[in-house]
Amino acid sequence: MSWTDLARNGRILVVDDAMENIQILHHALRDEHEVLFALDGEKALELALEQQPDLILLDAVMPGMDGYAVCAALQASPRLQDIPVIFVTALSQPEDETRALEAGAVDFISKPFNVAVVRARVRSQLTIKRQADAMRELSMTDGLTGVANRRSFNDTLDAEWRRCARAGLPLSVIMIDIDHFKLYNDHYGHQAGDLCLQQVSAAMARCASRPQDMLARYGGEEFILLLPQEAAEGADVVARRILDEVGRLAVPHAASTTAPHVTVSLGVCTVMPPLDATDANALIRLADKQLYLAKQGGRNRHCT
Ligand code: GH3
Ligand code: MG
Ligand code: MG
Ligand code: MG
Repeated sequence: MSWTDLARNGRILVVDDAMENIQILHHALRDEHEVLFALDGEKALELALEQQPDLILLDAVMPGMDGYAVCAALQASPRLQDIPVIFVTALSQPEDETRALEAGAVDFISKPFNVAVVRARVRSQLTIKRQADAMRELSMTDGLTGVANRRSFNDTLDAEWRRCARAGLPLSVIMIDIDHFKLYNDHYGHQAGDLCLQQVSAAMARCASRPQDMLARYGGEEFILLLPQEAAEGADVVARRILDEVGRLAVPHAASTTAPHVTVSLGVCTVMPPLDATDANALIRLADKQLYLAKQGGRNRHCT
């Protein structure tokens, strides 16, 4: 993506209690961006959650929730806190600007403004936002397989653990390890091994389709699948699906002592947090134990 692309085609939410102000900004930005608008703070938060804009242009003085309150609410919401906010306001005192920046705004534009300057500032914030998004994405992704990495898995696991504990819902994990992968590398070479990791992880990703499910690369040839709100029966179904789907890849493994093609072993564990496991790490240890049993039992199988 080029620098110009980064700075254009954003989804911008304009929040102002005066329709004419919205129209001026809409007119200034519509050639380069998609422009949404809200006439009050509550609507703005609703729309932001629903539409996930790239940037918010926010009026300060509004009846009801003012711009500072909107800013505070955005900061408090995990799903909204990364959306940059530019204040666009008739206020112009240094203390107004300071207060806006302290509330979490990234920029402050006083009215009357110059349209070209507003466009340029919007572009520059969009570029920063998109670079930050790309960095975050990279920092959470495994470079080889494109699935989540262990760090991002651990973050999600902690959050889902707390969520399921609060809601009294089950939490399942499946620990997955490729069978005889050292022999695979020895026989076919490391590059073929990498390709195999990509194929196997893509096959496994197809097996967990709910939006809250998360597949991650846990270590070298070890993966983990998080299934929030999934009871033991459901986790069992997913585990069988993974065995099927990896089997259907039929990646030849001439050096394996247990099957002519690449297979995986799985350890499945379901708990009701925090009742039958003290913390998320205990859940992982339990799944790991089951994985060990699956290996002991002959591989290419799951243990629950
Ligand atoms: P088991 O069935 O008991 O799991 O045996 P295994 O050979 O799969 O297990 P072991 O832990 O002995 O070997 C894991 C191998 O995975 C060794 C390592 O070289 C390989 N590996 C780990 N990460 C990568 C990677 O990124 N690319 C490739 N090609 N190989 C990797
Ligand atoms: Mg106003
Ligand atoms: Mg292995
Ligand atoms: Mg291993």
